[in-house]
Amino acid sequence: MAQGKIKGICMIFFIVPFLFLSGCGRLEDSDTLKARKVLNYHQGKFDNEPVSGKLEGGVRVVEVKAYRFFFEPPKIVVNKGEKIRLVVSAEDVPHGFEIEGFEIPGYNIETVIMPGFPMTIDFIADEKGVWDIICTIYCGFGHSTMKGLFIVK
Ligand SMILES: [Cu+2]
Repeated sequence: MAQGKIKGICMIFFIVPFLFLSGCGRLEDSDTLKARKVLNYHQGKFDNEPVSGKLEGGVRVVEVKAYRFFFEPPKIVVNKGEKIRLVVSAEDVPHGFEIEGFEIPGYNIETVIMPGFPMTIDFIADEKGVWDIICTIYCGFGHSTMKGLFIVK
């Protein structure tokens, strides 16, 4: 009787940790798999995109034109580690320019870009990823739909 009880307790001590370990292991695996899938998706989606602009003295210069209510080109694609110079011009009315969530030291996102006065923005593309480009100055009824993409691959 007592032996049976001890056996039972031993079984619990053996089985419970085993269940815990296998459970956690499975959870970690599915997360890793999911993360890898997302990564592959993004690589597949953007790695073949042609790079924007042209290299001038080691700097990738991209001319960006802001219109009511879109940016041309709609996608800016650069390589990680490159020095970037964006020359943003307002082609009709005053516009603003922001790469949402991508910090550019020394650039104020509230800067008004006036037609005829292009804005030069210099920075280094030091992080891989995809960000939205938005207009920060109200420019009319379609202002909130005025979006572009900034891709560092
Ligand atoms: Cu606008």
